[in-house]
Amino acid sequence: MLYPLVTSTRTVLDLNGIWRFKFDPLPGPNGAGFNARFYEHPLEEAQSMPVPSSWNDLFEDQRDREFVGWVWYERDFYISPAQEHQVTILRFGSATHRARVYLNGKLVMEHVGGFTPFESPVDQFLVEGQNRLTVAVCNILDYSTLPVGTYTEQTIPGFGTVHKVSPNFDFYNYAGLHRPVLLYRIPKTHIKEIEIVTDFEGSRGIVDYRVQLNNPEGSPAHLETIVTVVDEQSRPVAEQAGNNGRIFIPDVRLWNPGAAYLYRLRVALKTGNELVDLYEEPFGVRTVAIKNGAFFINGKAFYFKGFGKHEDAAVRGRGLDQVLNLKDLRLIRWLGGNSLRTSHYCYSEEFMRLCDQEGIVVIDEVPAVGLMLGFNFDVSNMMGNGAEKPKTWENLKTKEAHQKVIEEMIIRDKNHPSVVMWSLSNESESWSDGAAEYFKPLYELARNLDPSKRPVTSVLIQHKDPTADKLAPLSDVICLNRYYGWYWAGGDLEAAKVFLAKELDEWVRMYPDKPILFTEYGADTIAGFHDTGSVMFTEEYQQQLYEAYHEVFDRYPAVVGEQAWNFADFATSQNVLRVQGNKKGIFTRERQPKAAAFVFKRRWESIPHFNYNK
Ligand code: GCB
Repeated sequence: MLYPLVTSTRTVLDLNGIWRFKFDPLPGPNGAGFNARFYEHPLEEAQSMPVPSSWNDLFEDQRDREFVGWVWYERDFYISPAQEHQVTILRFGSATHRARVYLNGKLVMEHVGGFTPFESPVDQFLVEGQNRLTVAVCNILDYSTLPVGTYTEQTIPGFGTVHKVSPNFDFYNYAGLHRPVLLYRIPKTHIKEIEIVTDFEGSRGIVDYRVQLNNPEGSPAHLETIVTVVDEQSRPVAEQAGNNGRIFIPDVRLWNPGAAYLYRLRVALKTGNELVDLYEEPFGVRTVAIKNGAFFINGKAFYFKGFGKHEDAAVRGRGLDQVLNLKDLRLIRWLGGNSLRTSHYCYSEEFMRLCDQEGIVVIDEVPAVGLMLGFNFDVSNMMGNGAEKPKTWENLKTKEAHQKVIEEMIIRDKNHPSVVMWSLSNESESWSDGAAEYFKPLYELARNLDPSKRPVTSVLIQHKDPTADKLAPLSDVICLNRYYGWYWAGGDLEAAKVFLAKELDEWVRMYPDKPILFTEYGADTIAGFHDTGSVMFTEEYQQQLYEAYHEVFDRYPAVVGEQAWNFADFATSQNVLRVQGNKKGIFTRERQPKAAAFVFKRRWESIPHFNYNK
């Protein structure tokens, strides 16, 4: 799926800004606005709402902020009529979690899944003069959605009915139009898809490309595709005709962690001398491989230094903020870091493009979080307290959503040089019967879809018995979220080190050829809390915990990296384990460093991106 760009044949109209907004009068899954046909007339008694943004934190009343059900967005716009040879496409970067889109009162499209783009041609719905765009967005999650949540309606005598989504995950269920809304216009005969796979031999870059065209009836009979590789100064460095083929780049500059270099594949579709369509896809020349327990980028053993993150900020929630995005990537680089995981959902296309530019290595994750019906933060549950567990893999209905979002992610992100691995889930119930049967086809799907054949993994929750894990055998890298010294052996870092090393011994024994990557480890830390001893929640404890883990990591060549949890403090739903959100950030939510930031800065500046600990 191509990102909308302005070129000499393509235009983009930005529909972001202040929209009209209204809560549906009826909370819950069956919005009254559909019966009352809200989309047929301008919304009455609407409030102002910025797009992109989450709507939640724009409300001070708790019942508004926590509203569960459908909300209505609306705006008017003008657009000049399309020319005969053009098509106009309406595109949403995302709508969290479900959307129905109406143009001038008519249903244009629906989409389920809150973290991937969707679009549709709209010429048949556009009118001359003023157009009205209405979008109904729903934040309800259940056992069929990703992420997984539980929707409940509870009638409290004397109060009324309470509608609730209890998330199966530890981040606030922000909702709304989080990413840009665009109208773009392209020729009917156009470049539809571009696939790029890169390699290199000595100083020669190798680019295998495939261009897919949309050439409906009436398209020019003689179409020619000219593909030019241009460098960062927009100088052509190689050229070739045809919809697929192999191009060589002499004296190639590789895309490297911390040292990005981006070429662009300029695709020109022509008939004779006339330009029919033009598109430019950025790409980097780099390779990824796994061999002998190491993770290779460009043929060198890479060491991941970075974080699990969230798209999360005060006031705008999960709404796109490119200032913050760039700041975050710069802070990672300031610490000497080189990577991140898009925990626990696909981040915006704009963020992914920034990672390409900044040379940040990305593990790209689908919103498959909460695939564990007994989720209640009680880690002892996972460590074998003998309690009866719900049968997750018999009761979950997420398979269809899971397949769809893997397809959407890989189709969207396949050309990003920053993306080096796909993560198909975070902390699912990977030890119980049915997990392998559920996941095997999903791993196959991801491996088939990706033209670059990147490694595929799932991020594994702490569990008493590594031998019981059914996703590790399917995964190319063993990705571990570990909370020794916090949820397990909290306050006792000496014990934490022993448990951690014991577990690592077990993983190395079981999978001697698979790299091991720590995708989460950390401690809640309230900025400004201090103590002389090892006291949980203080800045000193967070430092000590990280130092303890690093001491153990450094003893294991199988460990190919460390991604701390979390980059910054973030919002969660309310419960007794969360103090105004999750406080495991190395930075506060305002991006001020806690003391542990300097532990990482010292360590990561002395660890090279390649060949550490080998
Ligand atoms: C985890 C989850 C993450 C939580 C974290 C925590 O294992 O993957 O979403 O926020 O633990 O802080 O408990």
